[in-house]
Amino acid sequence: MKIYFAGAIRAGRNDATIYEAMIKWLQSFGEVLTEHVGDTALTEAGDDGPSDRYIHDRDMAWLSSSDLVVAEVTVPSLGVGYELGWATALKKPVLCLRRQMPGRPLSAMIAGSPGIQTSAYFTIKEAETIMEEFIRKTAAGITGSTRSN
Ligand code: 6IA
Repeated sequence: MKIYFAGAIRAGRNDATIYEAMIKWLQSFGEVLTEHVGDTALTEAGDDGPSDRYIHDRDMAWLSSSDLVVAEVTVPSLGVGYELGWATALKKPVLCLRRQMPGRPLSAMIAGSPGIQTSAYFTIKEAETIMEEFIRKTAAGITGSTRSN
């Protein structure tokens, strides 16, 4: 199973250790194509590597080849929003995980998308339970527009 994990990079790396933990956990279910998103050494400057065009094209190729998408969306990111738009257009099963932020509701374009399951969590353990259920549903071919938040 190929998993595309999305999380903020230039939008801010406050949650990098959470992405890292989620990616490590997801790697027991399949190949995480975007392991670098959880690299805690990667800063939000994030421009000391390949060109933006290279990053975009490589990430889009990975997204197209993935079996499912998991995004951590607590830190709002243009890049993650772009990936989520494409993922739904490509009809990929998509799970968005977020922690409740008082006064900062999730974008209606994500929370209201029928192609995205949005779930709130408090602890990594809870996030793991949600991801496991989502992966099992996906494997059984029964994901849809379920939401819990
Ligand atoms: O707008 P953002 O930068 O927060 O967008 C983050 C999302 O876009 C992530 O889910 C990634 O999949 C993708 N993305 C954005 N920037 C990069 C990137 N930067 N490398 C890979 N994927 C990216 C360069 C890092 C490199 C120099 C080590």
